[in-house]
Amino acid sequence: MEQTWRWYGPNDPVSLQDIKQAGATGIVTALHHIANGEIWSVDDIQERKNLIEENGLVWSVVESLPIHESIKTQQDGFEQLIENYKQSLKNLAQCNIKVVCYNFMPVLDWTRTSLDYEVEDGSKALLFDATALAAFDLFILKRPGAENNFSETQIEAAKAYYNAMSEDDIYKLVKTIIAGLPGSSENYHIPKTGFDLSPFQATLDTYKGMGEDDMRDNLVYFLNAIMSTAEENGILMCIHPDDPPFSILGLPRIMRTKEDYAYIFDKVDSINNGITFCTGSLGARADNNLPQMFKRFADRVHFLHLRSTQRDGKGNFYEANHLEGNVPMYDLVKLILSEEKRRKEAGREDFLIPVRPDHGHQMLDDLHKKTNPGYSAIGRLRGLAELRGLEFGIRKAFFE
Ligand code: DNO
Ligand code: MN
Repeated sequence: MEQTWRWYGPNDPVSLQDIKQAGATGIVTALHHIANGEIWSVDDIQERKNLIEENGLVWSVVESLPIHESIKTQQDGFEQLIENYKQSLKNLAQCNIKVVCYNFMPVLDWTRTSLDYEVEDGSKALLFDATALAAFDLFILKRPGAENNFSETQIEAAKAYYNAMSEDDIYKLVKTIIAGLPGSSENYHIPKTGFDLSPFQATLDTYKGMGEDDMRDNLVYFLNAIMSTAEENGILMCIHPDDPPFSILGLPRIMRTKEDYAYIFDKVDSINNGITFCTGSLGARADNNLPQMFKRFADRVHFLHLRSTQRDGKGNFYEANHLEGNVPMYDLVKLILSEEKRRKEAGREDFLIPVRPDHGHQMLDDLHKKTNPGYSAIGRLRGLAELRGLEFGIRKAFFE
């Protein structure tokens, strides 16, 4: 496992030197200042790369080269946007950066309903509460047709939840859901008073009439359009699962299960069409058997996000410590090491898969600091250290 760390660039409160001390060798980053849809120039890429290398690290993975909404919906200008995307891929390859993570989630990137859920040790975790999301959808956003997406019981629960909310609770929830979590390319500004959700609803409306099949077709169209560029330039594309891996706000979400991955791998059968295996996202569904999924798609796994989720059986989950919760991390690390062994034996030089601790709790000193939700230093340091220890033990026991 190549130990990597997500860095949000020069404004990240966690510095490259901090990352070095955490023991990571690879950096996962993106040019967040370039608007979604614009070309990443060689100069811009090289400048960021130099900064990373001056600090004794390497830029291992791009996360994310974002997909413009118009590509997902195939609206105005999408062909040009795909051309721009291809040019960015070529420019990255020219700078020798060859692993590219992206996602195909409509409107919102990853979504939570609380950023400060206190777990028993006093640290804070990210939480997804289905009732809170329903309360937002039905009673705050008042999305037309929302009631069709919920059962009577869910609507009743959401109503009770909403009725118990203060103005502050409402503001906080709205902000958490739509202001954009770190790494999201679409952000909606939410003023403290008198916020207006109509621009957000207008974006949701651009998906009107689009079902899962349409969304899948548009993803396959995009992949077919870019795959020869990826192949010719040795770029490994890796799609991050939808997080959470089920439909929200009536939107079509299509990267949730093994069937979803099998479908796109079948339609676009290139090894460059790969997966960001995010155990926390996929693990939010009880019907995702992670070891089984990893085994099935092992050769397509070009990047890994390791973290755990604790489900409650009612559609809610929080982000558990890396070796706790529902994700069988021991089994997965063993499988990852087997896959690396296979690659090595097949003569591949780049047999190590980049892995990053995907999120961590806000804990210790970080509780008193301004941090990027999920991306504070100490929680991820703990996650990385635990994963490194697990790898060390498994390696000693089975691979030496
Ligand atoms: C969720 C996280 C997210 C993800 C973004 C970008 O599992 O890994 O931060 O990286 O959606 O793809
Ligand atoms: Mn992830």
